[in-house]
Amino acid sequence: MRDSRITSLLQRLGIKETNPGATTGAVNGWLNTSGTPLVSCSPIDGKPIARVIQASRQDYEAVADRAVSAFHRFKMMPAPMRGEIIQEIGRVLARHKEDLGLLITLEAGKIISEGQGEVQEMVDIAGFATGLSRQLYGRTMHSERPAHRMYEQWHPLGLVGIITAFNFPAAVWSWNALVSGACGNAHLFKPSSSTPLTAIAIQNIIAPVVDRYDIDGIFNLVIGDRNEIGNPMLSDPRIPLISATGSTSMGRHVARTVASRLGRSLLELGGNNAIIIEPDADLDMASDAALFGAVGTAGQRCTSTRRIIVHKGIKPQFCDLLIRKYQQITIGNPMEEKTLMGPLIDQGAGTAMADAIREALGQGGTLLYGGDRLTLKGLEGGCYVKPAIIEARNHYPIVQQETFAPILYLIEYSDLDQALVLHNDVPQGLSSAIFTGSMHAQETFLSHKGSDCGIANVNIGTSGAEIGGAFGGEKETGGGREAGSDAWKIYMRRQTCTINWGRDLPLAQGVRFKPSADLP
Ligand code: UN1
Repeated sequence: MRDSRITSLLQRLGIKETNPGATTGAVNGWLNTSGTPLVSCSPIDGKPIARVIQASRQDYEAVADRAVSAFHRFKMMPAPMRGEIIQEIGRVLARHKEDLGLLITLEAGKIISEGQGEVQEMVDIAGFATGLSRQLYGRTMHSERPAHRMYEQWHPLGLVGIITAFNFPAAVWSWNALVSGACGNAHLFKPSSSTPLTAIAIQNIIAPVVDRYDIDGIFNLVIGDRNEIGNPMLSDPRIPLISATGSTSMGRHVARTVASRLGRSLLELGGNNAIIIEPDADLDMASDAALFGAVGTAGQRCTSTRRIIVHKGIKPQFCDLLIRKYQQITIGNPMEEKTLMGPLIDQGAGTAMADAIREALGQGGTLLYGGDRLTLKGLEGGCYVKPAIIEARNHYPIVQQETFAPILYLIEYSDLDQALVLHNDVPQGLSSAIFTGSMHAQETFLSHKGSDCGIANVNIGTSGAEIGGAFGGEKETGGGREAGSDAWKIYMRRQTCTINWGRDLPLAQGVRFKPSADLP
């Protein structure tokens, strides 16, 4: 049994004991789904929150058909008008910030402040996408031919598939759907099976806006497993773009399947993010950043700090400071304000963490702090751990991998060039940081010989990016970019237009192609 606070939270968000797992977005857009039931359990105590009847293959077909016809209407709406709708969506999300944030805490196990922050990220991207709806700029070019004009324009793409992970069950949907919505597309959202209720709540929150603007079929949800929903989406020629967030192995499967039908994919996969700490760094700031980066969200962000590359001269001092800060972390029920670290998503994540620690020690690492499982009274069904710090070498096979847990590897270096080599010597390339007071070190880190990641920060940790920049990474992180800057371009198709307003037909490159005049 749930306490009354949770019962009324679920009620306010329109979540019942059993919920259909597919909607075309309107208040009455919910389908009578016929797939297998899925129980969403809270990682806080392992207890069930509510049930979802997942979408079957037929349900998927019904939603996708509806989305295609909705797209053909929506694409004809002027972009600034679409922006107005996104603005309204931002407003309703802001109004439900507290409730939706709490549901994220309940279903994903994030602490309250991070759950609220995630909804703020949605509100922020809605504002960005609203402005963007008036700025889908194309260029004009000077034609090489007389009396010709050339320009490029951007058209909506069609149906966009959005496959997301449990750790940002709401914000990642919004980065995609709200920016892509301003671009004029329709969306099929397939959330992680660990966080279906958050997805249902989002649909309920935006449904009145969908009704008011008569855009049923633009923001669709289909909850289902890989076989029923995931794979059919990847192979569906009606979906020109699949945006997927998750592990590198999942991304490989997505990339291969989508590429085989020459579709586009936008991948946001594993990270192995490091902070370089130079001898002149402000150690208090650097250790705060390491703490938030490695322990925040229980180490379950793709931007989480996984490696600290610290100068050997300051290593003992930095280590002491960091361990003292780790000791002050309150681990427990994320619903309580004082908690800074909640549970891992499930028991499997706990096993993966224990395995990784064992491997690290087997490969030569030294455990400096934590790593044990905690049994918390009343929360025995949740997976709580003490975050771990392990002294390691960068080349250990386990250090080369992303383990989605709060394990921080401490690696020492003796000069900046060596630090940069170590930094880049992993298969992933999402986020990176340096702490230094030196302009030389900072600029070297940001130069071509520096960080090879999609995100590079100076005197800021690796996680917690703002929405205004393009978010994503290189190498095995998959190369995709979402959210701000010009990330919108992936959701549109570019068209180069050339207009001849003269009375002749000159060919490009000076080619002549005319029968000679004296032919009969
Ligand atoms: C993710 O972990 O998938 O930069 C996204 C950050 C957040 C987004 C993380 N704004 O940490």
